[in-house]
Amino acid sequence: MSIGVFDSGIGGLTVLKEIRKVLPNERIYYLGDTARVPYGEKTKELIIGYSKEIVEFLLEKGVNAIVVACNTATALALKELKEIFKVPIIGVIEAGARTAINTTKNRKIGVIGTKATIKSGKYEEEIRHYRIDVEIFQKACPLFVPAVEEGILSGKLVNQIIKTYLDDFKEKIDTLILGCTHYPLLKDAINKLYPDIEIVDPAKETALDLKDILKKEKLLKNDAPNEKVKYYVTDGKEKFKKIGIMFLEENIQKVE
Ligand code: DGN
Repeated sequence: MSIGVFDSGIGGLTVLKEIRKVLPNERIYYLGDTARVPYGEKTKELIIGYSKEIVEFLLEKGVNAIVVACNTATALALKELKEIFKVPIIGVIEAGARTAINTTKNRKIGVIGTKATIKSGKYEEEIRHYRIDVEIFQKACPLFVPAVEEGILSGKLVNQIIKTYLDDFKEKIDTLILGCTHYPLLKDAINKLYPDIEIVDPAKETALDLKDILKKEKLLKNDAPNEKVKYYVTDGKEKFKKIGIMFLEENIQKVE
């Protein structure tokens, strides 16, 4: 039994990290589409096409379930992937929306992500599945991704960027969804600036949902302690290894 996890690049490692915590004994294949990143400004058709190719690649490796560890691909392609492929496929948005609903007290939720994720309105759709009487404030924060990839996670520059995007949220929301896989690396910086806002990282709940699904489908193996992850990228192995440590908080030995 094995799990396929994919992202437009490196950000999905924040989701992989959480999956490894709850499922340390499952074989995982991770694909980062580093040649075609970023997905955040691409069209729906293109993102569906890329995602289909990646799922086919992972299925060839023999995976029994797929995690779309990318908010943009979840927003734009998850529905189509589920229609095409038979294996269980989960994204990150549903879990994030559910966690935010369970967290908010004033029913005012902020959502940040790539331009494509925000434009898709998927978070809003999922949040309203749970509750209709919620105010939702959304914003794309395109400068967060390059800041994270440059390792600028604290200090004046990143604080200025965060404030530029989020200052007008601070009087409104009590809960903020990090709707992009890079953003958990800015969680501490955001938290310092806005200590009263609860921050939701969809990765944790997604990992727990995955475990539940695998249990239900009787796909859990649990007999290979600390199975190693196999990493694949479509370009830039060395950069992936170098930056990957920051996202995963452990070394990546081999990338194919
Ligand atoms: N992984 C993407 C996401 O979660 O939306 C962000 C990276 C990107 O493609 N810009």
